[in-house]
Amino acid sequence: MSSTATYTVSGMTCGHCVSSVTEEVTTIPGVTDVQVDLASGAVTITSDSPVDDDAVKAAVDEAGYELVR
Ligand SMILES: [Cu+2]
Repeated sequence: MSSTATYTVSGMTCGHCVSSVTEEVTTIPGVTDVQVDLASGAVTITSDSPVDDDAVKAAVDEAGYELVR
């Protein structure tokens, strides 16, 4: 069963930021879909099983942004 989690990322300012975050988060094992809302910074992650918060934080850091929650 797939699960969905929403996080908030700060520092994204344009479409390039969105694609950077999307690209990094997509590399987390089990992730099947990533939706980023630039205006609010909301990142919604759909995955086969619940993703580890630390993995999300690491991916967002890798992209160069900050996970707020
Ligand atoms: Cu940007």
